[in-house]
Amino acid sequence: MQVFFSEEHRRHFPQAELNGGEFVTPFERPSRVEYVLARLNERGFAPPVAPGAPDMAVVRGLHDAGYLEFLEAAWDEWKAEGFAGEIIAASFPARRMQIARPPRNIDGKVGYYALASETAMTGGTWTAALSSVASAQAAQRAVASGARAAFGLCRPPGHHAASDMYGGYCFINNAAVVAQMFRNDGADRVAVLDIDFHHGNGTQDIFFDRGDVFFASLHGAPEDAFPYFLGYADEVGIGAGEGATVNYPMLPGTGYAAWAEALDAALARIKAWGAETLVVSLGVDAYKDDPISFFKLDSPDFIDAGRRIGRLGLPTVFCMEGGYAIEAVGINTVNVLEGFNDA
Ligand code: OKP
Ligand code: ZN
Repeated sequence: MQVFFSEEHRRHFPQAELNGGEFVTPFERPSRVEYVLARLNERGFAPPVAPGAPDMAVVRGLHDAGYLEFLEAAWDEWKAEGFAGEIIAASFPARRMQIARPPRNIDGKVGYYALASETAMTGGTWTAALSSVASAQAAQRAVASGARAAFGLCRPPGHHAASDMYGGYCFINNAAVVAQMFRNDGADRVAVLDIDFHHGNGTQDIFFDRGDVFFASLHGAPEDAFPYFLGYADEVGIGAGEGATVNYPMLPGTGYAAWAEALDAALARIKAWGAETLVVSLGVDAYKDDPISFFKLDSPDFIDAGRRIGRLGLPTVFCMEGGYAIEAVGINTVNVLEGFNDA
């Protein structure tokens, strides 16, 4: 399985994440991918290939124009305002406020386009986010050209990014871009399976009213886990998208038996729906020692999960999402890929 990866991810390395009322070193840090690269190499995967420039047409097709302009210009505007720190959102359009009027002021714009305040931006964030989606796109092209599967080692991740919102460490929705590219290439039915611990609110939102892209997510129940405000089981899509979204929220302490049951249910839904190609939002933060999650999967469970996904028999693009127990991120991620390969 070919791996696509860009060193440009390093341009995104904020020093701070707001966590429990203090600033900590971000959980989503550059070294995460070093562990994945090392494990891929150890397990005999071919060296990763650097992607070319991102295809912005697809990105612009899914993301709001004002949002993309904001991401690109945010750092310069933040500096011009005289702010000394990293970009952190502080004021949000909450209930009964104006949710359709982006302010002129950069501090206001940041809050307008953010869905949470843990995610800081710096001068290199936009470049890194573009390199991340470029890796996902290169993986899609490999599969579109006939490969059974490919892996976009994306950083920063993407599944929390909606058309016009960043947060949860995400800026551009890599998995959604890949799904759209398969559609543009002629696949009538594309499925996104999100096995990251956190609900893929961005991906769900982007495809919620569409009947051509199925979205299935296994995640910590919204009552208990970020992103808190989406991911309930009764969210099933709307309009043409009704029945093309399925959520499997699970409670703190969920182990592999229950999780695998949800995975099988999700895979059965994807199969019954008639998906022709599959995009996997591959987060490995369902791991028992993940510092910000509460499922109890062990490393070998990820092999079994990969095998189950592989048995679906669909052309598949994996996009890296979360996973923060950094020494185990490489093992767990590559376990999914190897399980898939052995299916
Ligand atoms: C991104 B991905 C700890 C809580 C952080 C944001 C989590 C984002 C997860 N400060 N909340 O889905 O792995
Ligand atoms: Zn996650």
